[in-house]
Amino acid sequence: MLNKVLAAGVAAVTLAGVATAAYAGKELDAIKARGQLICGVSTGVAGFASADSQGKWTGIDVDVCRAVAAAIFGDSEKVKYVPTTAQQRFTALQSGEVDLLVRTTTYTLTRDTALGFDFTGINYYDGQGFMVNKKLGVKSAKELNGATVCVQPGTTTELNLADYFRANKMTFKPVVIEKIEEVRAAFFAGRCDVFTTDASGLYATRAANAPKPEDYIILPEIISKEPLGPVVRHGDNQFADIVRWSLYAMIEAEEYGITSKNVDEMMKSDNPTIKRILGVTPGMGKALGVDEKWVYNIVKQVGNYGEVFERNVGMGSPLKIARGQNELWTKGGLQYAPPIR
Ligand SMILES: N[C@@H](CCC(=O)N[C@@H](CS)C(=O)NCC(=O)O)C(=O)O
Repeated sequence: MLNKVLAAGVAAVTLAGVATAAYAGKELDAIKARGQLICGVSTGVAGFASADSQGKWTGIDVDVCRAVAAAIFGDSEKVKYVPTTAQQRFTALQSGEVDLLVRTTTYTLTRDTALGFDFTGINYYDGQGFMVNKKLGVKSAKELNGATVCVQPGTTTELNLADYFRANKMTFKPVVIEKIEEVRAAFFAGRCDVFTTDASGLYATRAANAPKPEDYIILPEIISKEPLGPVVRHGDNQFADIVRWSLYAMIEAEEYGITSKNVDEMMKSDNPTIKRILGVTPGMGKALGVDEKWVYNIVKQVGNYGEVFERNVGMGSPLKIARGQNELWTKGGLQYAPPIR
């Protein structure tokens, strides 16, 4: 009996030890000491993460990095962006070269477990598609038997492509190229009949990189689920929580009608939920280990999820992507944030 009690006591101590270690903000401490968040992004996908001639990064992925910096530092500009190819990105995160990865990365079981990472939400619901030159005369992916297909390595895209062609009893010749600008050059030069990637990447490539966008069509078939989201490595649950809730804060702000334009007005709201979200009623910031004005700073400096979507990839942007699955759950979409309470 005594032994059992002792054993239980040892187990409890060990568990508590593990819990403390997991909560300890060692990554967060390092980020704060450095005074800057290091965010792994893509090498250049319009609307998601791309740098202009002055080296200023913009995009829906970049805005997640900015939101996390706003939560930690109260300043969305305190971010260093590290461009990564699909193949380099996971090593960059594992090695500590970047604090987090926000890079059109699909949330999958193996990445979330065997690679030693945690996904902290979904900032864009996507799916894999195909783009072809109109002169090919193809209207459906089912007509692609024997096609030459340009694809990037180290992606979910590669595997889905093989699965789809096998399932439909078709063959294809892969042209596997690591660098996105070389993939685009190969495709636009006609070295492959088809370019396949996340549909968002196809829209971005057509809008921003095609010599003549009107020459290309995106076929109707979407062959996979590609929930894209921010990723951190295992080891600092507090930092993971901050990344997770920074994204949720943008979604929750949209749901409650809080925008970058009206957030100062909203600070005077009588609505108890809005008061809690914006830190007028304190508690949420303390629980997360950040300033009580964390959501105010995110929304004021970066915007709510809808503003971020519209600015970067929405109908008012060159990409002209409809909200679709990325609409709020209250409007028939999938974007849903657990409550800030
Ligand atoms: N979502 C897929 C594909 C990710 C991916 O690499 N997509 C291309 C779409 S264009 C990309 O972002 N390339 C940019 C680059 O290599 O910098 C994954 O996580 O494996």
